[in-house]
Amino acid sequence: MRIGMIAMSGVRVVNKDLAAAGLTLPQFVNRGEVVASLPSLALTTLAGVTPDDVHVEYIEASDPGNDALRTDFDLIAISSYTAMAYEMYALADRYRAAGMPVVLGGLHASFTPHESIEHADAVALGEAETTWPQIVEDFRNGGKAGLKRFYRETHPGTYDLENAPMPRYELLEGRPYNRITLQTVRGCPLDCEFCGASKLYGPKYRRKPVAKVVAEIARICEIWGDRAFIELADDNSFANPRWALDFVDAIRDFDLRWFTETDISLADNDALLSKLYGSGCRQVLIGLESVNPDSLQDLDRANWKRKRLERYIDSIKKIQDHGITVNGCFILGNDHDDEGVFDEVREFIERSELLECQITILTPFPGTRLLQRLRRENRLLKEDFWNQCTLFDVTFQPKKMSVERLEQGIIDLMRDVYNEQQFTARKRRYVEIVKGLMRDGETPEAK
Ligand code: B12
Ligand code: SF4
Repeated sequence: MRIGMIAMSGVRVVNKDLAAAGLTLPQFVNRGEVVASLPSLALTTLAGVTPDDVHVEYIEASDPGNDALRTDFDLIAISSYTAMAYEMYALADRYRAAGMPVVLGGLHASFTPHESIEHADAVALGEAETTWPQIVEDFRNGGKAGLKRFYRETHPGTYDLENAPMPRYELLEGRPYNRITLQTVRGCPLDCEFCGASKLYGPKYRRKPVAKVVAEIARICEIWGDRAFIELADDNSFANPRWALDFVDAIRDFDLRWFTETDISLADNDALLSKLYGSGCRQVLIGLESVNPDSLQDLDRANWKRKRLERYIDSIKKIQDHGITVNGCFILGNDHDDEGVFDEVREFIERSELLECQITILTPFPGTRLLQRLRRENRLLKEDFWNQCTLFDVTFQPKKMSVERLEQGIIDLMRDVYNEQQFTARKRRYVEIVKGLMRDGETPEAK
């Protein structure tokens, strides 16, 4: 049996003015280039639970509407996020028209199963380490007719990462990736209104055993050597401080550079902070979300971020003083954001001396409470807007400003914070921090 696994990769922005402005902004272009080339960990992971006697090939759709179809597969599996859902459907339709059955899965298909099944022979809902082998078995035994329409996990959000397979990184060999992803944790109890990932993985915070993570890193290094820059595909790597310390201790002998996503409480963990730079960590991405207390109120179930707001600036400085740049993420367009929000965020970025930042627009992804609420309040600009689920496009009527004002405000803010001058100043500031650490001998193990 031959299975073609197709990733809908790359980054997306629909708003032409923003896309055009973005191309002139070094920090935007830089990050865009880095992420555009990330491989699909979902598919390499599923390849890891595919029986050995099945041939699997990994493909990246570059131009899904026009890419030549491969005719040598028995089954096609496609993974996509919402921004490329329509392209995924079109590609699936083409494969099915050519006689090849298609299975869809991933974050988008999981929350739009009835829409997705219009373009597929089967849809996998949720994490698929347990359902994918079943799909392959059903297909092996009964061909297309053997497939069920939907495959759901028996106990969603509980898959034990003790059992996580080794992703088949070798399928990516020879491709020009500048970063490789691996995942160490799943699940988040905070349940933010806008978050789709936590809906897929559920509230239970699950960690992969450190030994497994180390084995994955060793495998990546085996293939890519010291060129490997690792991006943890996590939502919050350090939520368990003990695990985080064990992890950092376990990887210190690799010659790694790595990046991850975590929360601001990292600043409270002195032991971890003192070891991060030496372990090769160079940046953490942190969802600060807003600098407006009203916008943070009720954003997550425990008002955790609201309670941390007062300490945001001190925490950012502390983390950065340890040689780790903070990429602070802000979401604009919240119901409490009026036209003053752009200045507030700009001023915060300056004051906090954030070394990187990510400015995005509130986006109602499928499966989220935010989507349900905006639909209920009749505020969606249109119903078929999946292609605009990019984090950079306005898809709903904001409460305290017009759509146009939000779009223009984002463009202006990006011009202010991502320009050449700011970019150079941040780089210089970072070099100074690292030089200071070296001088003080605070990072003897610094690489
Ligand atoms: C790494 C990453 C990327 C990489 C992805 C590389 C790739 N080709 O996959 C890059 C940088 C390219 C990227 C791009 C974008 N991303 Co992104 N990204 C992530 C991140 C941090 C990790 C994803 C990951 O690797 N997870 C690990 C794997 C193992 O988990 P998984 O994907 O859920 O897969 C499991 C199941 O879903 C299922 N499954 C998945 N696919 C399939 C397919 C089949 C056939 C089956 C059976 C099962 C199945 O099985 C897997 C194992 O259980 C997530 C955050 C998150 N927690 O998901 C955001 C995230 C997925 N990204 C997001 C967004 C918005 C984007 C962009 C739109 C940004 C932009 N403006 O360009 C683009 C999307 C462009 C596009 N191509 O559609 C959102 C998506 C929300 C949504 N519903 O769409 C997320 C959740 C972050 C957020 N802020 O909310 N991203
Ligand atoms: S803290 Fe992050 S991962 Fe957790 S629910 Fe909120 S946005 Fe999602």
